[in-house]
Amino acid sequence: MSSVRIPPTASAVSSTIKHLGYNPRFFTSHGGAKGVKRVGGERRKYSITMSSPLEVCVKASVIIPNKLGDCPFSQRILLTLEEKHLPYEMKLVDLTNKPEWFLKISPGGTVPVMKLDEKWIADSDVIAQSLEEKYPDPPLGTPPEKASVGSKIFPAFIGFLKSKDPSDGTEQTLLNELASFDDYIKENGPFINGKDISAVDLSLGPKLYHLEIALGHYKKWTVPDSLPFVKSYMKNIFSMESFVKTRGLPEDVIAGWRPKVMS
Ligand SMILES: N[C@@H](CCC(=O)N[C@@H](CS)C(=O)NCC(=O)O)C(=O)O
Repeated sequence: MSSVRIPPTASAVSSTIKHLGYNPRFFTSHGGAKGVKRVGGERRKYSITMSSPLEVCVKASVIIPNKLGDCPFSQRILLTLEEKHLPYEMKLVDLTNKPEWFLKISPGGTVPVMKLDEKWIADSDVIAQSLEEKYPDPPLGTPPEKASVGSKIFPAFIGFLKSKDPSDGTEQTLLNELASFDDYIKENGPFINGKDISAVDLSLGPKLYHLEIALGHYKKWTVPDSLPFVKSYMKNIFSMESFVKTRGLPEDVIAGWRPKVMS
């Protein structure tokens, strides 16, 4: 994909917001950041050298102008940037009226899209992997054998959310997936790779946030108390400073699912 320069006032429906990573203690002479951060209860040192913030296109709010929207794939990348203490510049994209410059850098029309080494790359899997390779410190990689833990929860949630027939088994499918995740976290937690958060949690956390808000709103449904490890996993992730900073508004999550649930 060729790189396209985005003018600062590229579109009335996009806006740019700069973030300086995770409140780094101080900036290095290279424009990077150094500091100490708690990861999963452990103090870790970090040091990043960067000349300018990384540019990332994410979903804009459908409710409030110039606010971050509700996309779990965008949040996954913002969380990765936050947890790696990388300064970044968000470009908010109105997906209901995609600007021309955005379609040039993301021909599929999806967010997130991120500029790395002068190239725009799409797809949160590819972006997260590229960030891990280019900025390995602090490491967030998940061992391959654990990378798909919890991956069936999101499709099961969508199946149940869209279902209009209470006896079609979609609720039970979701409960089964959550129950097997509960067992896994009980044995291996508090995070999927043990005591430290890793890439797979940064992908699953935003999806569970959608699950909680959308099912609460549309079906008056909550994760049952019989799954305490799923509940504490969600609580741990949702209360992280980086998560609170990068999540969409609950109203945006609800509005984002409305057409899919109503159709
Ligand atoms: N597989 C992609 C999925 C990204 C995706 O579906 N993003 C949604 C927003 S949450 C999107 O851009 N949809 C296009 C649209 O709404 O037109 C990824 O992981 O990045």
